[in-house]
Amino acid sequence: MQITVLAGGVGGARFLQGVRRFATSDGRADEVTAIVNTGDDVTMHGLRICPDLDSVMYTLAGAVDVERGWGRAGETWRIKDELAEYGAEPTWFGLGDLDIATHLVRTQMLENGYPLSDVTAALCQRWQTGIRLLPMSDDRCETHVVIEQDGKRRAIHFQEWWVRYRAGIPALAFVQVGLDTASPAAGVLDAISGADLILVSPSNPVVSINTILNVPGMREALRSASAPIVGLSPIIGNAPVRGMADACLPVLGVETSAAGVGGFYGARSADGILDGWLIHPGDTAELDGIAVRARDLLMSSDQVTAGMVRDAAALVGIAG
Ligand code: GDP
Ligand code: FO1
Ligand code: CA
Repeated sequence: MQITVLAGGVGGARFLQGVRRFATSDGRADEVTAIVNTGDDVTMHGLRICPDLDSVMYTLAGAVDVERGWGRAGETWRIKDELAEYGAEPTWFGLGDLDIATHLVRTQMLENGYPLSDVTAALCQRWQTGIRLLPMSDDRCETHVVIEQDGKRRAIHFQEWWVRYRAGIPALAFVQVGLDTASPAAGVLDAISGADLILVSPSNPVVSINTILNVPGMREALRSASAPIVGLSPIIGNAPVRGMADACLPVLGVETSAAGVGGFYGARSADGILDGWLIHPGDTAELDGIAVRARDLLMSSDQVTAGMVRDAAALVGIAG
């Protein structure tokens, strides 16, 4: 079976660990492809950084700093300290010494003309992720946040809003710069049309999943896929399990609840993308055209998360 997963960073990475576990359990040999958000991508100190792709890659390799959910375990920060001594901006974004090697390889390959999808495959060669990672697009399409400061509206890069301001400045809108001319990366449309099951990770619905869906052609491809599409709620009890997703949903007028996010993705039978929606026990969601089931959605171990994948498949009639 071919399983294709839409994923952001930390939530997507942890979910993919469970998908990989499911795909190799009980004699299964499913192939898994992840379509990963690249709206968070940014260039700092001349280096091209892809936070969500790297969170997924390092996590699947067992090399991530589990506490932070991004960057490398056992990281050191000597280069960051040196950059600060030079007064090199930005000082609010920390690149670790081990992590920088990834960005150097990526930047050099991009400068030599390789598309991000090829670069990602090359980086994953080293880490043996067991899952094929695809950027949502090979085109630069970076999320910016419209804010108001001193009575003036301006747009800042998503990383500045998220990391520097900790999503503390009210966002008026999210804008994907470069969206008009972006298209799905090499392999993405085939991964959708050739899938037997498509899963939407419990990732940030606004700045991870919706960013992927907004790439021209992506929503249409999903809506016409022959595989059923099942999502898992990142919201439990009206709050994100981790992180600051609650700063994003109201910007799009979406209630911070499992029902709100399920309704935001919408039913494929209407003009949305979902056939099934898993929510956490205690939450409710009545959504026309979407099969909803409650089950534990706390990703406490790969095994527990593999059980979520089994239930997601069962919800749309695929035996696990
Ligand atoms: P980011 O790119 O690093 O922000 O990560 P993602 O977009 O992939 O995922 C962030 C989302 O993961 C947050 O909204 C969390 O609510 C969600 N999340 C994290 N851990 C869990 C978990 O154990 N269960 C569920 N259901 N959601 C989780
Ligand atoms: N997050 C932070 O909160 N502070 C940082 O200094 C920081 C640096 C960083 C460097 C590389 C990388 O891949 C990720 C990094 N992140 C950092 C995490 C990340 O930028 C955000 O959490 C995500 O983009 C939101 O998904
Ligand atoms: Ca992200």
